[in-house]
Amino acid sequence: MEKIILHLDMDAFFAAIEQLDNPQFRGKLVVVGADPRGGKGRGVVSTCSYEAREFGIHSAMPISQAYKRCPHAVYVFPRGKRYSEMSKKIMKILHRFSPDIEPVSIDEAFLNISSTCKLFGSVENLGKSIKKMIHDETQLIASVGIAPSKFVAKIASDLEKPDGLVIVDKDHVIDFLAPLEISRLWGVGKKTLPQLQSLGIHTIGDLARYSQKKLIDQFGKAGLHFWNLANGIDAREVERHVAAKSISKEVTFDVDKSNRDELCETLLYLCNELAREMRKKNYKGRTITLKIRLEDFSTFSRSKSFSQAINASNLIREQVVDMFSSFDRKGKKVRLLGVGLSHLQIGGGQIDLFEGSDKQENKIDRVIDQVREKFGEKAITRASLIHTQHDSQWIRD
Ligand code: TTP
Ligand code: MG
Repeated sequence: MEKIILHLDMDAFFAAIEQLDNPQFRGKLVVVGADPRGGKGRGVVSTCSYEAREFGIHSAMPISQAYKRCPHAVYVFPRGKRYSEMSKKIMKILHRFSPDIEPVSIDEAFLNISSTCKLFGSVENLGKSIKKMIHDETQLIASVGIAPSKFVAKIASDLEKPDGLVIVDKDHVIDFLAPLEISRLWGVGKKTLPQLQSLGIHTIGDLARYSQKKLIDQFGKAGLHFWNLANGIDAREVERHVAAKSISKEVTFDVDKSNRDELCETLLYLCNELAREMRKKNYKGRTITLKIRLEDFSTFSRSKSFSQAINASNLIREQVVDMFSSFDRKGKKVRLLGVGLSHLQIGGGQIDLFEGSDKQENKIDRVIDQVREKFGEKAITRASLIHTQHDSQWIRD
């Protein structure tokens, strides 16, 4: 059977929900993110309405920079709970179109519609129906891409945002990809982009025509991966139930910090928050990442991978503190700390890798989760964290 993949991504998701819930914000420049504090805020933009994008504001931009560009925009602090609630509603709608769904982040998912598209008459009708149903039931707008592979479907959903519907059939994949910039390829980042450009490769078409052997010689496995994608070869299946690729928590300090105890206290807080979210979603992860941004904005990450996945707070804490202790910040102050888990999987048994304190620790974690769930966030916390008050932000990978 011919494989047909649909990728759906909501438009300006957090900002669109703010405009929905606050009709006075509609048509306005809405920036969701940290408090700008009159231009002195230190966090980042989560997202912004398309109206604000016209002024160059975008996700991950320092909020102070956004404020400089648009002091008159409406600045809203993220309401994670509301966004998750809306996300669940959308994912439920998607299940009416296919049982094969892979949620990728809070506002996007892949669907394998190879067999179900016949029920809708045509692929185009299915695409239109999914967008209409989401709009009818949530008043939010989604962009959709439909193609023979995940990679092409994802590019297609982004191409005509907002309110896009782009369909690429199997005979047109190469032509569709050819004029696009190579920065759209998964895996082409800050390092590889200039290297590819120096070989005269600027578009995906240039890459598709380039010698596969030369790419492998220069980039190893990644070279083959780039060449395959550029030629429309992407055999990855839609993996049911595997949601986020990673979950992370980070905090930007009001004032850069150098005191080790204070930094460790923040790390413990972030680890606990991360572990809690992991347990809530019934995820475990095999790779722990520590992110550190110093006062001069230089940013570092340190990762550790394990053969088995974990989600217990104590294990995450141990590893993170260990990585932090061996990081040499050369006396510089710290601006931001973040911790994340990736290579996620659903549930599974507890690990034997760190056997011992685990069971007891998991019990403590569960009791803390239950008390907080019932009596609120501040009802209970670990003794080592009672001085820590942070607003950790959800960030995407
Ligand atoms: P995106 O789908 O990347 O962005 P978007 O939905 O706001 O806009 P677009 O129309 O371009 O899809 O991310 C979904 C949500 O995730 C976004 O609304 C806010 C959040 N987010 C962050 O908090 N930080 C980030 O750096 C990014 C990229 C997204
Ligand atoms: Mg989106």
